[in-house]
Amino acid sequence: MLEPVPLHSPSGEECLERLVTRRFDVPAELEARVRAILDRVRDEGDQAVLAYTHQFDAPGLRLEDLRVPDEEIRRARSELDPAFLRSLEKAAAHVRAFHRHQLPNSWFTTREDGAVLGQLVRPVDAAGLYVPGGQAGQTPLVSSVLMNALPAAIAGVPRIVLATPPNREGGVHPAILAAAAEAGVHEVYRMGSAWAVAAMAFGTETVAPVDVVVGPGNIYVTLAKRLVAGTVGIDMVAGPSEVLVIADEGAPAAYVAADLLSQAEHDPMATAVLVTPSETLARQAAAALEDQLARLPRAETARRSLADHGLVLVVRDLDEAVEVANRVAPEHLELLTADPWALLPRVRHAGAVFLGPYTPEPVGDYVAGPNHVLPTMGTARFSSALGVETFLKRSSVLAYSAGAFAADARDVVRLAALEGLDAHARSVEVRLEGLGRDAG
Ligand code: HSO
Ligand code: ZN
Repeated sequence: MLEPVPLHSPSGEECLERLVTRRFDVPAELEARVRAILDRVRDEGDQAVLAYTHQFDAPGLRLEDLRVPDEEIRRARSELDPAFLRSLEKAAAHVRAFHRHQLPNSWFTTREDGAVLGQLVRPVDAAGLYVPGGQAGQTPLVSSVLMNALPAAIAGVPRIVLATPPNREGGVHPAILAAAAEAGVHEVYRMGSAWAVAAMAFGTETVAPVDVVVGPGNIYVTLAKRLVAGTVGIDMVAGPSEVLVIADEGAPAAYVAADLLSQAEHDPMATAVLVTPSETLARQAAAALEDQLARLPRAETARRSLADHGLVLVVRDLDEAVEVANRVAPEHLELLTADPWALLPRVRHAGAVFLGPYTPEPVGDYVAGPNHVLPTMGTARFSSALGVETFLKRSSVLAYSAGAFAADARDVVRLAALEGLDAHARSVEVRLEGLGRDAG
């Protein structure tokens, strides 16, 4: 049972401090192991990827080809429930519509002296998306296929690649293949874990390298992404799921508990926190948690998450609740209060904010349209959801006229002289001399 803790008590302050300072800590030997995998894939290519796959994903199997044939991707739809396909299509339409709003424009401006300055926005040439597998004990994250691939498609990325581990028979879950087709993925590879990230980042004989690697995964995948960052772009170093619910006395305890559990069931490391000024709601929600836990298939995971990372914090008022939320900078923030819009202007740090009793976090996970790949571990202080800009770059554009050049040339020479960079000054002076000759 999660005992409500008053914030203004020694243990309340301590619990909050622990939450605020949560971090992504990895044992050094794990990092060394992942580094060795990356090195081997970089050196040996397909051979290494196949060897790891046979060793860990599909023992006893001898895969010939890492690529899933297009024919198999097309066939996947026929193996799936039509109602599921309709939900998938609706979710995709909503995600597309939301992300279209994010598309930035290129722009140009002409200064009075005649210099034209601007910014070109261009997509990367290729994006690689990792999706955890759908074999026993693991859930096929079809929603993640949409959330990672659709923003790339909207950004205009001409080549989108998906990697997912094969099951014991060497196959890929048809729901993942159908979602990939729906989202406009061009190539699917059956490979998982750190070796899949390495194959996409460095390239192998069969997998041409990509420029950005995105997608959720276990600790190996996350570490691999962190290690290839710089060689390629990555979306983020994602930690376990988090929700912080702010609720007042009018919030239904059953809703609060259900929403906390919807994060807790993701991972024993997931964080679920209730912050409320109402002691009554705190007690009711804690009781409802116990009640609902008993009926959850993933109770074991949720129970461990709540025991290790769950918290019910009683604060003075809603202002203080929002202050707590800002310090925590949670991945998901739910406002289950009488007037959630009144709190929104004070929210400074959260990956996504869910307002009112009919916006439980799972609507955002699946169909609402905003991305469900969100900053965790307090990184919402300085970063944002995965979006079209994850797959875009800006190129600055500069075009000086002779007049603009003449106006700025002496300033360049002066600044270059101060930095002791004579060749810089010369590249301007040689033109100034030319201009002088032309004028004379
Ligand atoms: N809540 C997770 C995303 C997810 N939930 C996928 C269900 N499927 C992290 O934001
Ligand atoms: Zn979720």
